[in-house]
Amino acid sequence: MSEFLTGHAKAHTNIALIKYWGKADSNLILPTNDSISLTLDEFYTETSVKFRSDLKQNILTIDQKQQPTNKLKRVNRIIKHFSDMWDGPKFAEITSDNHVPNSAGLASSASAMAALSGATMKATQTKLSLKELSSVARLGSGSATRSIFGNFVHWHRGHDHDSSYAEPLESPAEFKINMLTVVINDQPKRISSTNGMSNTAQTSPFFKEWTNTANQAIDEMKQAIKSGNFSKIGEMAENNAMQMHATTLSSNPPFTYFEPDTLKVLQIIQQLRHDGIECYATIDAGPNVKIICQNNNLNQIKNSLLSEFNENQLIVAHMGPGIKIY
Ligand code: 2P0
Repeated sequence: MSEFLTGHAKAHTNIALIKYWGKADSNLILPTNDSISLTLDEFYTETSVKFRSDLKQNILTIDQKQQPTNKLKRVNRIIKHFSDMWDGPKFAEITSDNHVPNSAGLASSASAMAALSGATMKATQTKLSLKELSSVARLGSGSATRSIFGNFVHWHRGHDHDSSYAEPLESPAEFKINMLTVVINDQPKRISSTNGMSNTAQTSPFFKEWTNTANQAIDEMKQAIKSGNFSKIGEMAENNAMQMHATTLSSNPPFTYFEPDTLKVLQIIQQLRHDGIECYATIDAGPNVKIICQNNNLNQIKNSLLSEFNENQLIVAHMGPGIKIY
């Protein structure tokens, strides 16, 4: 019996090229705009879920550290979503290991909530398609919706639980892009994504325009991915990231995730482009810059960055696979 109560999953994190920034429904985590991401090979979470009839609440261990029970709201939600559907035990022992370089300063909620959803589905013997699983992962964290699939992924904002899901996007088989992360600060951010996007939606006069512009960019980005148009993908991703960050500066009170070194990297990227080396920036809810680039320019970009940053602040990731459930 016990092997039917245990499930394992491995899910990779993702970086959005068209960002998710704003909720239409904060309970169901329905976003105000569609988003498109790239799943990365370097950063992933491995999670095991074991249901136990002797437990009165879920127990979560992350990277060998047991977590306080008041930090389990989102985890409890995913476990309950599946355990409501069966007659078995209601609570589980969850063990999660994040394989993100120690100093990467990258959020792991996308890979963590995706892996948790996959492992719980397996442990409860629930049969969902990957599309349906992506909707469940969304209940844990919006960006987790996209971590169910590999490579390029589109999250449809939808209007209810079932219609807000992710699906993989096709790109030419030989087309490859890299994300070079410049780690500027590895400390947890002062304003979480959840609070940042909520403050922005409530107070920035530009928020509505951000939402419309991001939604309008989706079809063009899908086309660029389908045809493997690196320049178009990069230009659109950088524009979209800057538009997202413009909404934080125009919030009340204003805030920014940028730090002085964030601008330093942006200037290096602009200079590289001026010199004919193609690369583009994207930035999430933190100061670290992710540089979108191709293999042939990687060394030159790294060399330029090494004038201001250390080798251990530079982490290269490639396109990564979808969730593995076992
Ligand atoms: C994204 N971010 O598309 C955007 C860009 C951060 C900036 O998805 O509240 O941790 O759990 O749904 O998923 C981070 O937001 O927020 C995020 P919740 P989540 O990648």
